[in-house]
Amino acid sequence: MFEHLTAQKPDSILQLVQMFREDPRADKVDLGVGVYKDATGNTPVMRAIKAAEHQLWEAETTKSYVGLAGDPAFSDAMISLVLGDAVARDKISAAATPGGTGAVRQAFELIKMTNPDARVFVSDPTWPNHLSILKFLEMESVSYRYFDDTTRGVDFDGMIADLKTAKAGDVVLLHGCCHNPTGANLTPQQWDEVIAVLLETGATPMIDIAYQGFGDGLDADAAATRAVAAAVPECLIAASCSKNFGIYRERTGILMMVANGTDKAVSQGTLAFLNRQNYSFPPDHGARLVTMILNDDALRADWMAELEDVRLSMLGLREQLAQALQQRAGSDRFGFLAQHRGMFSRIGATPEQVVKMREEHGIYMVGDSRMNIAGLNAKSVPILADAIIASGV
Ligand code: PLP
Ligand code: TYF
Repeated sequence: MFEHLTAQKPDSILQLVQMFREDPRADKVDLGVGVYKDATGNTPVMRAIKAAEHQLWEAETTKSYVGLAGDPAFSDAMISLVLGDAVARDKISAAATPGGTGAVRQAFELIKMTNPDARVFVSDPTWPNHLSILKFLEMESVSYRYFDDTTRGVDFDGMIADLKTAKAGDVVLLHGCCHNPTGANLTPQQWDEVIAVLLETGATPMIDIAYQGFGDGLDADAAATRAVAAAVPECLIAASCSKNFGIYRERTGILMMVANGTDKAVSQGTLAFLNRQNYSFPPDHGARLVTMILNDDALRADWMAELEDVRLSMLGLREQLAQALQQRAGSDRFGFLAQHRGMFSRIGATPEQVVKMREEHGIYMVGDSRMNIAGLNAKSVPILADAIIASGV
């Protein structure tokens, strides 16, 4: 049977990791995959994670199964982190998942299960895995305008016009903060307008929040998610702990369902059922560390302080790059870099310019000209700025 297999298209982001590894140049710069790196290029284990792991190693007496939806203490801690008290707790069901990707996948499966005809509206562009998972599940996706190639900000009028074509039974997928791949985000006032359109159309929002704490701070980055969840009758939230806890390989995420008028036992049971169909019990190690950190004052304070350092270092790099480009271009046309938030910025280079920067300058960014800002340091900022100008961006 396997002779019928055909080659799958590789993930363009992960492909870049391999290409970078094979490049012998000493001054090459990796702005590819969305992983935080410090000034030395290392992706550190956060202090609070190390401390929690140490405590866990000493205290844990069993590795027996937990529960199909994971530990309820993890759900409680994450619901507080993401939603605060925006929604009454009895309306929220939640289940731990393998990473934010697992939460996205389970959310799509839940949508398909409840409404096989649902169309999922996705931003143009969006994280490539959104589209590939929807396609794999044979679900219909509809693009809504999002990125304005001229301003490198949000095409808000286009976005609103497109979202108005959604209807009840459809789903609108929104990035809660730090849009991947563009770095362009809505203002709080624009979020209010999106909420008004959601209420008008009756479409169900699904929020993917993978970078809470990387943009404007933990609470500021969750504000849009909270505002949406508080305003609409029902929504889905897929949250990832990979980035803000630096536990990428532990596969830690959560799917939350806000429902209205649904028996809580039914909504919670459905999430557990979906986990069981796909992998039974979700991974526990990362979720346990996150729970320990969020529930311990000292660990939580240390985690928040380190996360804030990470956020500020990326903001600093944005500002350095915007300034270096302003000097070289003699204009403010790259000012958007300092306005963007999160790990990524789409610089707006053509695919040919992206190849030129890679081949001639050893700079690796994704083909759509998405750069991982955390891949920069004080030494590589001027190298990148020179390459951007020399490549005619
Ligand atoms: N959603 C978006 C938009 C992402 O960028 C990512 C990647 O980090 C994820 C979800 C999920 O990541 P993970 O599965 O590693 O938690
Ligand atoms: O967009 C990124 O770079 C991160 C990491 O298949 C990632 O979200 C990239 C590709 C992928 C899974 C995660």
